[in-house]
Amino acid sequence: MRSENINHAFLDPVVAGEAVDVYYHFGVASDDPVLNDFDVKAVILAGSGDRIDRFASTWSAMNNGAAVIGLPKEERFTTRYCAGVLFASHGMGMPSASIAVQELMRMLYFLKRGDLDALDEVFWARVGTSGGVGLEGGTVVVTTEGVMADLQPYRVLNGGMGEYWFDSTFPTDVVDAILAANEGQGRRLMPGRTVAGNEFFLEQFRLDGAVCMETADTKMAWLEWIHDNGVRNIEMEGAMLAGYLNHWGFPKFAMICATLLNRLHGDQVTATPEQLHQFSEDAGDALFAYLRATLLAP
Ligand code: R2B
Ligand code: URA
Repeated sequence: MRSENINHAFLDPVVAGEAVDVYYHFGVASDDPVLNDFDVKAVILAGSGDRIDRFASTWSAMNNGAAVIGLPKEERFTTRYCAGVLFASHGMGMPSASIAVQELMRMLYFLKRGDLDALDEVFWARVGTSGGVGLEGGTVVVTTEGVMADLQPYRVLNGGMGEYWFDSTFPTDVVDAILAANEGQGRRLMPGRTVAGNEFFLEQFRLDGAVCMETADTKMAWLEWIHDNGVRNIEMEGAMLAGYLNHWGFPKFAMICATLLNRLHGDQVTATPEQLHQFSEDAGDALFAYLRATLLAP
């Protein structure tokens, strides 16, 4: 962990019991007894609450029916804890997902009582959907680097109205381990850079938004440019996720996204519900293959 990048002024009094931290969007606070049962070895994120529910059930089945504990508030995010894994939804886009990630980082710091070595052990992953760039629907991309639509890392405005640039790379050894855990299992996985657009339509250069800034030519020029620069898919959260986790120095995290369509061939998601279900299952299965190899290994 990079201790100097952790907000000790706010977080340490919580660990010391001198203050209570309210994880408002999760509807729980650091003094809530429900957290006593959370021995978190991995945090798994996905956009939708339904997916979180299914992931928690799958993990429970893989752990001899271990209990699934939910947090009562589900208005913003859905959360489940089961057998060492905290599953949480994050909504769509970096503004929503950054709230989930920041509150979960705070919660984790409290749960690990500020022990930086214990925090180092925690694995994080986002499992999601994406638009493929030169890849047909159903490919699973394991992200090597998250970038924004201009191929630069994640950044936010800060105090002096300058920009703070985050390191939004993903740890290579984890990418390799996920690919290895999935070898020979019939799923199409590949590593690649991933664009996180701030918008599903505009910052993904679609022509089918209500508001459209592109022509067929500018759209294709952007898609070809990002493809030539190693981008294999486009989603909406990865650059922020990597940026914040690297900021604290978490060494183990990943993003695994199914592609729903090939953006070189169109903008609309026209796959059937059955196909979409299969795509999403494949990304989930790719994660569980890795969790099985790491958390359940004898
Ligand atoms: C992928 O899919 C969602 C948009 O449909 C968004 O959350 C993302 O990253
Ligand atoms: N999610 C995205 O953000 N973009 C796509 O094209 C598909 C899913």
